Amino acid sequence: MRNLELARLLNELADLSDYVGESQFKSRAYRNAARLLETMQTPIESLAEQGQEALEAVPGIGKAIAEKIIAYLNTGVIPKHQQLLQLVPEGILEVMQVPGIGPKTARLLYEHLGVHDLESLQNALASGAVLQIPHFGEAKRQRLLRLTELIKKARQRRPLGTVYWLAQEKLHWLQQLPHVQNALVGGSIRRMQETIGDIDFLVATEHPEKVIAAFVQMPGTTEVFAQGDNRAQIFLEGGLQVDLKTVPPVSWGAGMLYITGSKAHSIRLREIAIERGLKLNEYGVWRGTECVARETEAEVYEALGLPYIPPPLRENSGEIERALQGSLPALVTREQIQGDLQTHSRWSDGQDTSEAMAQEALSQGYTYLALTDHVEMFAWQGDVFHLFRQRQREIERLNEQMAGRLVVLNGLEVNIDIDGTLDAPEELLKEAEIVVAGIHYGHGQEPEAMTRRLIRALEHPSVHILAHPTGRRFGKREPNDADWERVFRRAYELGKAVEVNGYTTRMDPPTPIVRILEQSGAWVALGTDAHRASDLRMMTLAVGLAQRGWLTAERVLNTRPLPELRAWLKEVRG
Ligand code: DGT
Ligand code: CA
Ligand code: CA
Ligand code: ZN
Repeated sequence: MRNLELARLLNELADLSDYVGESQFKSRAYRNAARLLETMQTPIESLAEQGQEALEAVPGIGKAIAEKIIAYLNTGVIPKHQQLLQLVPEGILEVMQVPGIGPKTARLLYEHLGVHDLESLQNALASGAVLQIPHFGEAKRQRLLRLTELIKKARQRRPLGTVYWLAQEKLHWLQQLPHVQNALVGGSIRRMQETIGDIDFLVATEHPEKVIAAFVQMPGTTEVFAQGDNRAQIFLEGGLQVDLKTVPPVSWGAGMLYITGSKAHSIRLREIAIERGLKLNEYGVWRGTECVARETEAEVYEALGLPYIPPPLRENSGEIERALQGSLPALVTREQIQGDLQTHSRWSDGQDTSEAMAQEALSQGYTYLALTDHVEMFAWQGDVFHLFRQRQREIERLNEQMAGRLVVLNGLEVNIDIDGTLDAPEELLKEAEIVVAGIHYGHGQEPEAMTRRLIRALEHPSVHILAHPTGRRFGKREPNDADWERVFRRAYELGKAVEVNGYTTRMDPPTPIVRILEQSGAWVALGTDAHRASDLRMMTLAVGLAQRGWLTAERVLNTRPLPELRAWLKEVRG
């Protein structure tokens, strides 16, 4: 159903038309038609199929608009819209989207102050230059400055881990509201994408107006950006955007599918529906006016001849073809994870004691936990062997206390030097039961040098796991470049593991490289890189990233019970 995208375009056309000073009758007609489309239940394309007369028969759609709709459905553009875009500076559209700045104000701001995008708008507001514009008072200046900053902030993508738990918290709040029958976090968060644009909620309710009225009062709300019949949009403190969409309870499954996306996945599903003489929208799968499926996602997929596709795969990157063949992977799940394979305690740069880490590991439902304190941080505090053995005794005591419940593995994380050698005495590494090796300096080497460096580290006899393979840090460092096929193939040949790291600011390797890892056949170790007990929950993120890379439990080392893991740790070292 293309009603909403068409509505958006007509609203934009109205703005553009007002901006260039065309007759107000035209822009009013565009806006009316847009409003009509937003609430219309029939897909506009099915009306259009019956011809232009059928469109014109709808009150509010005249000849001019019917022509535009048909042009859009046939070509994907409205010629008039294209033509006006040529006349208006590109960034003006985003300026007009700031609530309180209509086309007239936008034009004044452009002509007097050269405001042509959000950036220049923010400057004109911050400097006070806007006060020269007629009817622009101090209160309005402040309000618009706040809104503009919010919009700019909301555009920046955020690491999944900085929003994931907040979204769950807000979800619980939503679930408690009266008239909410069901609620879900959808969008890129449900797909476990490494960065997210906003939070998208779906609510099933018979009383959308009441739910929306309550939603815009969510604690922490700083602005209500939009409030419609079945959608709303707010900003939280810190500029995070939160969208809400409501559907009737019967349409829960179709609504889930819609809100989860991705857009590309949904578009493919709609094409498949059409091939089968069906229509898919956020309310269900339809044959004409008869609803074929809508209550659960699985039923909707089934109506399209597909098995259920898990959200992390929904990117139109091959999952639909595999689903059609019936060969989707059985993705690894959080419940299958028996322990964490990269964590740090106070013995290096962690905030918590080994005991606190172990306690939290128990609450996570684990049977083992690898403490992999950084070697060099032992060395900063004194004799590295002495301290390492002191920690070993502490671990032994802990393991006695926790006997039968949890085993703490005596591990180390070691730096990979520029040339691929390891920055620690060989004898020490041998004493550690599990060794993860990672790059912490000398990033951004040429791909060939980086490839050899990583392979050399993997070849070191004491190393089990290549940690955070690309070294990326959100907001700080791009992923290192290497020939990942070669690196992972070597890991496979050596029978060693490559880490998928779930630490909020790492999420390493990025999804496309996890998919290369999946193809390689190498073992995968999921680790949080926890630096405090509460970080252990980031395993959810590591699992999400592994799922986005199509990984199954058989490939993930820490789905194995402890005896098997221990056998592997020994075997790797020959
Ligand atoms: P984000 O927010 O940039 O991280 O990515 P998403 O995937 O969460 O995208 P968002 O927030 O724009 O939209 C949330 C979901 O709503 C999206 O995954 C699918 C659905 N959606 C949004 N716009 C459209 C659209 O134009 N067509 C269809 N079929 N679905 C849409
Ligand atoms: Ca989103
Ligand atoms: Ca959204
Ligand atoms: Zn590290």
